[in-house]
Amino acid sequence: HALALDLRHAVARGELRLFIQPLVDVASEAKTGYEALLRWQHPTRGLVAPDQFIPIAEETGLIVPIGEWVIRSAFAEAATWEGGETIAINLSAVQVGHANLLPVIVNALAETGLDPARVEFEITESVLLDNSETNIEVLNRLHTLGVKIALDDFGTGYASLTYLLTFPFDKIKIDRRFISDLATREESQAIVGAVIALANQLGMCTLAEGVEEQDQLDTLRRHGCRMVQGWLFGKALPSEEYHPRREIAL
Ligand code: G
Ligand code: G
Ligand code: NA
Ligand code: MN
Repeated sequence: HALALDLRHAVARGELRLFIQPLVDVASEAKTGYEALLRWQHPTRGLVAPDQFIPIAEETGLIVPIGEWVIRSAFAEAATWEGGETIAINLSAVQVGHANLLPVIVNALAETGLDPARVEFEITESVLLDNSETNIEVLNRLHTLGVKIALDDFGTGYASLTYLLTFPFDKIKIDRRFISDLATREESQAIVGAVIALANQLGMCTLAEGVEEQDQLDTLRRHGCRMVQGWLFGKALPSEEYHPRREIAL
């Protein structure tokens, strides 16, 4: 694969970039955190989206050094935010299964001085699918460090509900497929309402993804959803767009 060859050099050549998208508290409508979303500034192809290269990175194992770069960069970035907002970082199953993950995180926390309480890792059900005993042990160790764990894209898998019982997630991110027709479709409202009620029962925070319209936000608020993410409050953008660098007066 042509991209796979280029990807091998992307970290060393400084071609990876982190964009961030706000995570918004429904009650206050404040941006209380950001999700780090990876982009690849390819020399000839332009800005490449993660769905085009993350699968290649996972197959080739390049996700390990790339993921390490993401963790270090995202921690360093978040450490500069004066509002103390949280940073959410996506972890693929390959990363969770790799022995380097915990040392890298411990190291990056020490180097940046970032409070672990401001860090959240997002995993998908695939992390719990294979080799789940070992992976659950890794998630438990992450909890011991004081970071939070969110279950991403909730509702898209085959056995979503059983996964809720396998690990005490701090947050459930409800997939945007349930949000797009929320204001108009009663079935989606029923599903989202039930997921929020279940999460509350389990003591887990809820975040709805892909919120684009005020109607969707109103419906989610009525159902007691705690957080939202989506174009209504902001797209994934370079971090300077949300945290402008101050001019230094000399
Ligand atoms: O940014 P975009 O909305 O196109 O993201 C698409 C998908 O790519 C997201 O669902 C996310 O799971 C994945 N992704 C984005 N950044 C990272 C990253 O740093 N690491 C991993 N493993 N996946 C990521
Ligand atoms: O896999 P994950 O859910 O982490 O990735 C989020 C994806 O959803 C990214 O590709 C991002 O660009 C996209 N996204 C974020 N907010 C919105 C939104 O409000 N509407 C739509 N359609 N997509 C969104
Ligand atoms: Na995510
Ligand atoms: Mn998601």
